[in-house]
Amino acid sequence: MDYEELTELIVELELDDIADAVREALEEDGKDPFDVLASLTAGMDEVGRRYDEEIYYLADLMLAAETMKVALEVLKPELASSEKVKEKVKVVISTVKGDNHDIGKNLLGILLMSEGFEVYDLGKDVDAETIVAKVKETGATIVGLSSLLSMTVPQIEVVHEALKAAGLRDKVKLIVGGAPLSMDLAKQFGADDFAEDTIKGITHIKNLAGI
Ligand code: B12
Repeated sequence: MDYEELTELIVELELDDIADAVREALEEDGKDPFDVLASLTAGMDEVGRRYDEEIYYLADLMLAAETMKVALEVLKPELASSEKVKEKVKVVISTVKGDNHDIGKNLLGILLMSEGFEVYDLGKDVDAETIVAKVKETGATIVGLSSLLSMTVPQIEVVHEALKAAGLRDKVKLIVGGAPLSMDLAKQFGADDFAEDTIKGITHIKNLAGI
């Protein structure tokens, strides 16, 4: 099972075959789980291109997402095998209100847990009040938000303002990610930081947490 084949399975929406393929790549071929992840993500990018070009439709996107989720379930224990952060840093993560894309956010959660962070995943389409309440309840010092839709990017500012109104903004660092974002845009909407992918995101979050 080589990396191209894994990419192809995502692109071809092979829901029934993906779990065995990922297992084979990891167990029989001894492939690095992070490289497996990269090949799966490349598949999702191609699916996105096909959607742009109207070769694929919404039903295909949904099937691609389902296929990716199954693959991530197999991959998860491989990525989450170590506990590296000594003192538990608490991180609240979610996808912003109005946005139902959660694969990138789930990936961030898996990687954060694999690094030993204490993760509170609020899910997708989450409003600012719910995020603020969770920060209050847990004393989390990092909030990570995902926005995949241009339309929902302004929700970052809503969360920023809600944290401010609750007197929590100076106690938490806000990091955001998602394809329509950039560092400039992130800062414009009140975030402290941005990372273009979740692996870089982990490095940024460690910096924000001072570890
Ligand atoms: C799968 C998918 C769906 C699935 C989502 C299922 C799910 N459970 O997530 C479904 C079918 C539901 C869907 C629906 C829609 N989608 Co869609 N979708 C995609 C697709 C193909 C892949 C997204 C994905 O999961 N990628 C894989 C993951 C791993 O990547 P990622 O999420 O981008 O995350 C990476 C980085 O962004 C970053 N990251 C993400 N979050 C965070 C957070 C932090 C803190 C950090 C540090 C980093 C980080 O790290 C990750 C990599 O390591 C993209 C195209 C694309 N190539 O991105 C379109 C895309 C995002 N969708 C799009 C659209 C338009 C829609 C719909 C509006 C379609 C419609 N007409 O109804 C709806 C919106 C529904 C809603 N309200 O949310 C557009 C968005 C355009 C825009 N800029 O606004 C895209 C770009 C497709 C396109 N080219 O037009 N979609």
